Amino acid sequence: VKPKPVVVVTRKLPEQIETRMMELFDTRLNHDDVAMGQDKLIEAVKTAHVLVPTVTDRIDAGVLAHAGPQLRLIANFGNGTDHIDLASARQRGITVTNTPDVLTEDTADMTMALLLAVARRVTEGERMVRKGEWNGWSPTHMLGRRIWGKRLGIIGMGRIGRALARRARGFGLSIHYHNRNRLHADIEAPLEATYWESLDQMLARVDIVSVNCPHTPATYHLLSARRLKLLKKDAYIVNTARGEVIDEAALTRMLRDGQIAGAALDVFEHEPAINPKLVELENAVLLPHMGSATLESRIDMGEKVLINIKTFIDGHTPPDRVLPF
Ligand code: 8YV
Repeated sequence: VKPKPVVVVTRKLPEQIETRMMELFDTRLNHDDVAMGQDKLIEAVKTAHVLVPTVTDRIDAGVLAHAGPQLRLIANFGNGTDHIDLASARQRGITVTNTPDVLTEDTADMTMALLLAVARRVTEGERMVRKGEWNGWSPTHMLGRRIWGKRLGIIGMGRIGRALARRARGFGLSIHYHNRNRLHADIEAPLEATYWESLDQMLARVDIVSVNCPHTPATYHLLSARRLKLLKKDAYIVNTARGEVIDEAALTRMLRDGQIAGAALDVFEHEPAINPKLVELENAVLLPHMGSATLESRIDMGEKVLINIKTFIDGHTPPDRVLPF
């Protein structure tokens, strides 16, 4: 019998996924559930046939330089692969897979939750009640802004952007989007979405901006200090994608100075570290990267990882191949 491939899983996964992994492969689990760090990752790639990382693992050129020739697959537990140096992986002929689709709807739900939370001051009100600072109802107390009838500008109209558009239409928002390419008419028409080739022009005209694009060299600080200044003073920003897409320091300054109404952020430039000035601001809603954090998504993501590994080991093309393109 052929020996089972060595699969190194960097973080704790849902129990049934880990059990199945153990049955199918020579699986090495990380029971601590703390990020492994570069030294342990280097050790892992020396012996693993398959590595299963998450967003908290930096699989950079330095780590991959230690990869033994047996490492053939990186089966990422998650959709975004910006924490993996794809150029280095490609040079070494390593296949990379991810877990798209299964987290789309949950992440779009969380984006709506954040959008509502920031515009209607949900977390701010909750903090007030808990602190015992609520002195009774008043007609002018805790006024947020209506979202109905407003313009939502979506940056990145992939799966999650489109799932957000469908939801937002139900809340009475009109949909605007900027994307590398305009959507095919068959996809765009049912969303009743207006395409803006110029991001700058879109930013100046929308009331709420949602970031739904991946982090790539082309999208790093896409919302730069200059672009953030194009937004209306009463605009809101929501980010459930990647912190690096926004210049967080510039955004923090603008929130503090009232140059923008509010921001709801699930992701940060240097997470889990958060700019301490951001934490002080009442007009910022801050979550710890929870966009896809449902039990169902995590199990589905794990199943995708299992299928990608199994297909690859059996000599076929895994369904969610990111590399080779
Ligand atoms: C995960 C995500 O929480 O899939 C992604 O890109 O950001 C989240 O769904 C995390 O990245 C899993 O590694």
